Parts: sequence; C-alpha cells; structure tokens
Amino acid sequence: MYYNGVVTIVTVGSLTLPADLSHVVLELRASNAAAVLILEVTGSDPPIEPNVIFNSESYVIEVEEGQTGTVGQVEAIADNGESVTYSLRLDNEHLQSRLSITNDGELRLSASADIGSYNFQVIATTVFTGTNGATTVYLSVYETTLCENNVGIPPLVVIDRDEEEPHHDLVTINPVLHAGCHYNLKNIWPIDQQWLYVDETGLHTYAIDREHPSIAFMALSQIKVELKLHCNTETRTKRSARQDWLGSYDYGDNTWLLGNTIEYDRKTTIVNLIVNDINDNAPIFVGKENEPIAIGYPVPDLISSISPRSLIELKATDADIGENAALMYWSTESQLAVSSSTGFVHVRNDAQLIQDMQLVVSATDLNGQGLTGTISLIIKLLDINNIAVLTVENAFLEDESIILSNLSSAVGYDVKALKSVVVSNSEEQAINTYNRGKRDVNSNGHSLQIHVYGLLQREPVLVEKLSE
Ligand SMILES: [Ca+2]
Ligand SMILES: [Ca+2]
Ligand SMILES: [Ca+2]
Repeated sequence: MYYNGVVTIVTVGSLTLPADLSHVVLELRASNAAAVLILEVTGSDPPIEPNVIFNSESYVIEVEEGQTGTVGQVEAIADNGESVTYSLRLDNEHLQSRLSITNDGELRLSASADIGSYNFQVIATTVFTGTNGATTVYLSVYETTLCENNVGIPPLVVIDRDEEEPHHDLVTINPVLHAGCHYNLKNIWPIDQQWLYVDETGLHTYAIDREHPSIAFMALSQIKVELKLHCNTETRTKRSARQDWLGSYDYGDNTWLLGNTIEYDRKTTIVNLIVNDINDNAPIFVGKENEPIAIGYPVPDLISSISPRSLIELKATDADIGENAALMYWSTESQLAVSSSTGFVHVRNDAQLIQDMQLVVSATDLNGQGLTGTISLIIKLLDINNIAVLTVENAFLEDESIILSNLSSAVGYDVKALKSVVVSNSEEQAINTYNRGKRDVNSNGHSLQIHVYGLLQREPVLVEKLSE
C-alpha cells in the first residue's frame, strides 16, 4: 500500500515455506526508482488457534420502524491479536434481504424491517488462522408513534442482572403514556418461577439463585416471562387477573436459546432476564459427608513391589459456572504432591506415612483465587495380609470401578484398588509365581489384575476375609 509517501507492506495470508529457504527477496518499484526488501525466514511452530471473543455474550438492538442505515455495532477480538472479519448467520428471509455487516462489525439495514423481534448470529473469523467465535444479536423493530389508541411497548426486552440480590424496575410502566395501566405476568420459563413479579410500577425481581435446578442447567441461565399491558379503559374487570395467565406451559425443547422469533403484539413484551453468576458456592469434595476418608497405603517395605498409582483420586464439584467453578487442587501437607488440575494425590518419594495420620487436601475456585473447600483423609497402613490380587478375565482398566463396586456390594464393605494392570495370558505364568491370594484363571487373551484391599468401618480387612 502506498500512502502519503510511505509504503506499507502487509501480509494477506499465511503460507508454508520450504525448510531450506532462508531469505525471500522482494523488489519494490516506484516509477524508475527501485529498492530491494529482503525478508529473513525464521522457523516457527504451527500457529496456535486463538480464542475469538465478542465483547458481549449477546447484543440487543432496538430500532424504530422505518429506520435504515447503521443500527448497531459488535466487536470481537482474537487473543493473539489477529484481526477478524464478520459475517451473519441468519435464517429469516426478510432480514437476509436487508441486513448486512461490515468488516468493522457495523450492522446495517438497507431497507426498513417489519415490526417484530428477530434474532441471529454474528460470526467473527480470524484472518490468518480462520478460527471462529459467535454471538447472538436480538433485534427488535418497534412502532414509532405511540398515541392514545395505539399504546405500544417493546416486543422483547433482554436484560441481565446478578444473582442473589433483588432488582427493581426491570421493566417500568410509563406513567404518562400508560397511566392507569398495569402488567399481567405469565411465566414462560421456568413455568413455576416466583422470583419475578409485577406491581403497579412495573416488573421487578427478588433475589434469584442461579444454582436453582430450574435454571442452573442452562448454558446461559435465564428466566423468561411474558408481560401483557392492561389498561383501565378496556379491562376494568380484569384488574387482578394474574392467575389467569399462570398455568401449565409445555416448553418442549430444553436446548432453547432465548429468542425464537416472536409474533408482534403491541401490548405484549417478552422479557428475558439473563441471570449472571456470582461466586457464592465453595467447592465441595465428593465423599465429604463421610469425612475423614480412610485410605489404605502399603507399609514402606511393600511400596517398591506394589508402587500404587496414587494415594487417592479426589474430585470436588462447584455449583457455580465458568471461572467461579474453575478448580485448583492443593495441599500444604509436606507428604503429599497434589495435581492441581486433576485432583490426583500422590505421596512424595521421600515421605513416610504414619498409621492414622490425618491429611487435608483443598480445592479452590477462581483457579485458586476464590473460595476453598477441604477434605480430610485418614491413613491406614496395609501390610501383606491386607492386600489381595484380583484377576478378572477379559477386563480392561475402565472396568475397574464397576468390578470394585460390584465386589463391595457383594462383601458388604468397601473394596478399593491400589493399582491395576492389564496382562496378556502369556505373561500369566510369571506373575502367578509371586502373587498371593490370586484367583486362578485359565483363558486365552488378557485379564485385568487389580491389587485390592478392603476397609470395614475405616479399618483394613485381613486378606483371608477378603478372599472369601
Ligand atoms: Ca446462588
Ligand atoms: Ca453462583
Ligand atoms: Ca464457586
């Protein structure tokens, strides 16, 4: 590009160069002047796909009937700094013929759109790596003139509020235009929600719990209600008709996203309240209710021959979402090494575990910066009399948990694994010679060998009892 005496050279794409190429030579010419540009080629790893993120999870655009030109703006960035281009994904034919998006994310209407409520997606694509990000745009087209006999309210209102605190005036009644009017509220989703309510001033909400089962399962937790405007002049007898609107409503489709196109009715508003998550739940370890968790571990003499794969594999859950549920596992115990991402707990090489010692492992959300949950473990040392080797024909590692749970319910106490290996039956002979308490198996193919121990009321079970 040539501009104001300055020549700018930009790349317009990526390409793979031969490995032995060290330089690319370009000759630049301007009239009879020339210059040579030498580009040095350095090796690089294949590009890492960036994340493409819009500055909002969804956009709401309201335009007046008849409006054309620029109606809104979206913006996405790639976290590697790459520039992006925008495109529309929209099913509605009416919009397809008049809505477009520029390379800068500007949404434009080339002709006026019909009154109503629409939704569509904007896709941002990185120029070099071709990675996509998407966002949803809600577009409402509403009537311009609101006169006495033609009281209009917006067909769709999409708002977001934090959970766990009340919010007033989500939608208000215009005291001039809609004097003497009130809303009737009908729940759309969840059908029995009692957080949102209406009074003479408009729509409000009590504190909402985003972790409530009726909304926690949604990727974007939200509450949807329909408001109908009733004015005294026409509905004198229906003043407190709210119950009329409640009733079973077959939503049908759990995978909905908020805006199916809504038929326009100038006295009806659909309100979608997106409930923002706050970090009000600490992680909770699975099995926390049975604390301290008894764990068997071989006495020092047996560790080299058995070498358990880990002390325990812990897991915690967090009722929040996103970062608020991004857990990091850790422990301050000097004997333990905890994998921060998986929750696997290992005993450090040089550490000695002592009978009945208690060890605490923690999980912290916000990737280690937020709320913490703990679990307490109690160590039970196992000697050779507490460990058996179980051989299960034609089983694989993934069968271990079901085998152990079947076994546990059969014997009436917990049977746990120290480690498991899959062996082919040609190796069988060698293994047979040093395993005690092993069940005899004769088959071709492979088998799963599990080193197991039993715990009855937190105490190790003798292998004679385990073998029964
Ligand atoms: Ca909550
Ligand atoms: Ca929460
Ligand atoms: Ca949390």
